[in-house]
Amino acid sequence: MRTETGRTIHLADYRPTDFVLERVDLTFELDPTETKVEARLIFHRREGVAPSVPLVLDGDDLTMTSLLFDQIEMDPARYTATADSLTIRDLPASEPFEITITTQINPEANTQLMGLYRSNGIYCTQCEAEGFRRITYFPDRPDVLSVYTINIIADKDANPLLLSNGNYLGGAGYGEGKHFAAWFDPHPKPSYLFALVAGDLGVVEDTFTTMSGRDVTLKIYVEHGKEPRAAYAMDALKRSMKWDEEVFGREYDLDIFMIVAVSDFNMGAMENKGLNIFNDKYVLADPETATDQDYANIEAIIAHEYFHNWTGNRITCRDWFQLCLKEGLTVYRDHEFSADMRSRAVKRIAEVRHLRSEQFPEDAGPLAHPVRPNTYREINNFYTTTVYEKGSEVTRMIATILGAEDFKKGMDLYFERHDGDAATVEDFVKCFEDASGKDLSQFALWYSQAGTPHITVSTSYDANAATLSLSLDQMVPATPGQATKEPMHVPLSFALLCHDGSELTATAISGGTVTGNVLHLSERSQTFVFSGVTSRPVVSLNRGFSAPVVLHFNQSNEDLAHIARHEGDLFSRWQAITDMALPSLTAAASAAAKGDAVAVEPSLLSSLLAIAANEALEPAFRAQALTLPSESDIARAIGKDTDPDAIHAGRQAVLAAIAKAGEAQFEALFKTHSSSTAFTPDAEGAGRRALRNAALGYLSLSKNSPALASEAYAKADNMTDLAQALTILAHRFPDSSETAAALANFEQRFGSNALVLDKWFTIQATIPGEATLDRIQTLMKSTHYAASNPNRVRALVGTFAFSNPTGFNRRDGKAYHFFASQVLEIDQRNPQLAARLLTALRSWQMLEPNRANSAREALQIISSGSELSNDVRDIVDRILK
Ligand code: 0A1
Ligand code: ZN
Repeated sequence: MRTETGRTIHLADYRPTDFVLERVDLTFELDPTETKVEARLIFHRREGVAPSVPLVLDGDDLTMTSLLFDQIEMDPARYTATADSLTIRDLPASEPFEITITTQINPEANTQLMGLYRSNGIYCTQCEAEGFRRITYFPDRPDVLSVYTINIIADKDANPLLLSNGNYLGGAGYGEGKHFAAWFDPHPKPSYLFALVAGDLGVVEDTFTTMSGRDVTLKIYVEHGKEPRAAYAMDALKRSMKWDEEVFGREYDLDIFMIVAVSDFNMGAMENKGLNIFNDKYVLADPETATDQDYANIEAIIAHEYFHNWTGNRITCRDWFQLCLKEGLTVYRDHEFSADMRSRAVKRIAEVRHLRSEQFPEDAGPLAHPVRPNTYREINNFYTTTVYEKGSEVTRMIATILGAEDFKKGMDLYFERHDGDAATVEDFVKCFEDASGKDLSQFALWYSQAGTPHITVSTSYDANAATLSLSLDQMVPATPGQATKEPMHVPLSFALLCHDGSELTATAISGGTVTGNVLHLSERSQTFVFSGVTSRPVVSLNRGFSAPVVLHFNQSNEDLAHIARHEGDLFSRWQAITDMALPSLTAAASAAAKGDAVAVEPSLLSSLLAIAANEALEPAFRAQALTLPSESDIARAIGKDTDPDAIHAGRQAVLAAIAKAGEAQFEALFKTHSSSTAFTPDAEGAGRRALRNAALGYLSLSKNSPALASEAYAKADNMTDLAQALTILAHRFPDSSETAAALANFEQRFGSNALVLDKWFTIQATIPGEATLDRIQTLMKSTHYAASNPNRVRALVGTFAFSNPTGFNRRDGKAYHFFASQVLEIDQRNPQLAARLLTALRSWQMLEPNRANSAREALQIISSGSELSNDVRDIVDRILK
C-alpha cells in the first residue's frame, strides 16, 4: 500500500515541464501477476532549460527491469530509480532522444484499482488522476500531451479482446497461444486518459453517422450473457452524440467509440479517449433489475463521459487545480442533456436536492474548499461535489448572466481557441468575457471563494409611491484557510406575482443592475427599488435556483402558498412547498425531543394536497412535492446541536399527519397510477411510478400496516415498484413477518445478480434505528458480502454512514467505532474508497455534544492508525482540525 508523508501541492507553484514528450509507444505483455510494460518515450529539452537539468519521471510502487537510452542500455551512474521516481541525468541539450523503460507490474495484486488491474478476469486501467505512474515511469501530469501507439500481447483464449484508445491498427498471432493488437490515437492526450482493456467479453454494436456524414462504430462491452442489458446505454449514447452536435456543435472525432463495463470500479465511470470504462452499475439495465433512478443515472453518466470528449479530452486541464474546468462544465452539459430528455423542472428539483444534501454540507464543514482549490495533499480527494456540482452551478450562472446567445458564443470561442490545449479556469472565463463584452472579474470569485453565500432578504411596499423595495444582504461564511470573504456577483432570477398569480412587469429604478428577470447582487448590501407596482406583489426569488445560495427570506405562509399555487416556474412552486415544510419539520423535531405533540401548519397540508391532486401537473412533479425535506435537510436547517433521533421522530409525525389528512386522496392516486401499462423507462412512466409509490408510502403510514406494501411487492412487475415496496416494508415495519418474507424472497430471486443484490444491502443498511448496526454486522458475515467490491462496500457501509442518520448516529456511539474499524480495514486495500467513506463524518461538529464526542473519538482512532494512506490521512486531518 502507498503510504505517504503528504506533500502539499500549491497552485501558485505551477510551472511547465523541463522536457517535452513528443511520442509514446507502449507495449504490454499481459500476465495476471507479471505483466511487462515497455515504454518508449521520445523527449526533447524545452527551450531555455539548462543542460544540467535532469529528467524526473513520476512512479508509484514500480519495479524497473531495464532502461535504455537511444536503444542502448543506460549507464547506472546516469540515473536513480526508486519505487516512486526515476531521475535521468546528462541528457542532450536540444536534440530529441529516446528513453525505453521496462517495468514489471502485478495487476492481480492491485487492490487499489488504480493503474492496471484485474476485475473478474478482465484487465482494465484507471489512470485519472495519477494511476498511469503505477504502470510506468512518466511525466504523469495533465499538461503533458502526447500521441500514443499501443501494442498489447496476451493469451488469445483468455483474452480474445485487446482494446486501447484511438483507432485499431491491426493484429495477428504472436506464437505460443498468444496474439497481439495495435492501436493508435492521433489526438494528443495526457496520460490520465490512457486506457487498456483485455479479456473475454460480449458486445453490443451499433453505428452513428455524425453531422458531417462520418460513420462511427459504437461498441459496448459487457460480460457474456448481459448484452441485452446494454441496450438502454447504447440508446443513451446515440442520443448524447446527437444532442452534443445539435446543442454544442460538437462532433465525434475517431472511427470508433467503445464503452467497457467492469464490476470493480472506484467511481462511476471514466472518459478515456475513445474507450470509456464504466462501473457496470451505470451501463446495465432492464425493467426487471433496474429502477427508474438507475435508468436516469445511466443516461446521465453515459452522456457525461461522452461529453468529456470535448470538455476534458480535446481541451484538458493544465493542472489538477483546474479540475472543475472539465468536471463542472461537463456536469453542466449532462444536466442540460437530461433536462432536454426529461422534464426540465423535475430534473432541476432533483439537482437542487442533491446539491443541498451533498454540496452544502461539504461547503459548510471542515472539508470546504473552493471550486478551484489552491492546495491539495491528495488529488483523489478533490473529486468532490464542490468541484463537480458547484462547478456546474458556476457554469450555469455564467449562462444566466450572459443569456443563451452570448453563452453559446463564449462556448464556441472556447472550443475554437483552446482545442488541443491544457487550459485554465482563466482561459475559460476570458472566452465569455470576450464573447459578451461583460466583465466577469467579480464573478470569478465563485471559483476561488469557498462557502455557500447566505443572502438575507426583506421587502417593503409603498402603496402611495407604488414602489417595492427589495433589500439584500450577502454573507459568505468563513471556511478553512479563508477567514474573510469579498462580496460575490450573485445572479438572482425573480418574479413579482400579482393577486391573480400573473407576473408584474415593473421597472427597476435604483439600487443595482437588473437585466430581464435577473437581479445582479454584487455588493454586501443592496436595495433594489421597483416602480409602477400598483399593489403589493409576492416576490418569488432565485427562480430555477439561478444561484447556489441559502436564502433567508421570511415570507408568510400565505405568500408561500401563493407561489406554490401560481408560479410559472415549477421549481419555485416546489421550493415554496419546501419553505413551508421546513419550519414545521424543525418545530416537530423539538416537539419530539420534549415528547410534545407535533403540529402541522394547515396551509402546508392544503398546499401539498392541492399539488398532489392537480391533474394538470405532471406526476413526477407531484411526487417531488410529496417528498418532504430529508432528515439531513432538517438537520442543516437546525444548524447546531442536532439530535438525529428527534429529527426522525418529528419528521415521521409530520408525515403521519399528512398521511391522515390525505388518506382518501392517496388511495385514489395509488389506484389510478397502479394500472398496468407496459413498462417504459422514460420520464413519463417513471413519474407515474414515483407518484404511485409516494402515495403507497403515505397509505402504509396512515393504515400503519405492512399489508398494502406486501401486496404491492407481490404484484410488482418492475424493479422500481419492487424496490419501493421492499423499502417501505423494511423501513416502516422492520420486524414484521411480511418484511422478513419479502427480504428472503428478494435474496432468493436476485442472489446471483450483484447489482440487484446491492439494493438488498442498501435497503437494509438504511433501516432507521439503532438495531441496524447489528444487522449490518450480520450481513457482513454473509457469503454475499464482498469487501473487495467497491459497489458492495458502498451499498452496505457507505449507505449506512451517509444515509441512515438514526442508525449511524446511534446514541451510544457504537456505529462510529464500527465505522472507524471499517475505514481502517478498507484503507489497507483501497485507500480511495476508504477516504471517500470517511467523508460521511464531515458534519460531526453539528451533532449534539454527546454524539459529537463519540464521533471525535472514532476519528481519533482512525487518525492514530498505523500505516494510514495519504488519502485517509488527508481527510482525517482536515475533518479533525
Ligand atoms: N473523470 C471521471 C471520474 C473519475 C475520477 C477519478 C477517478 O479515479 C480517481 C475515476 C473516475 C468522471 O468525471 O466521470
Ligand atoms: Zn467527469
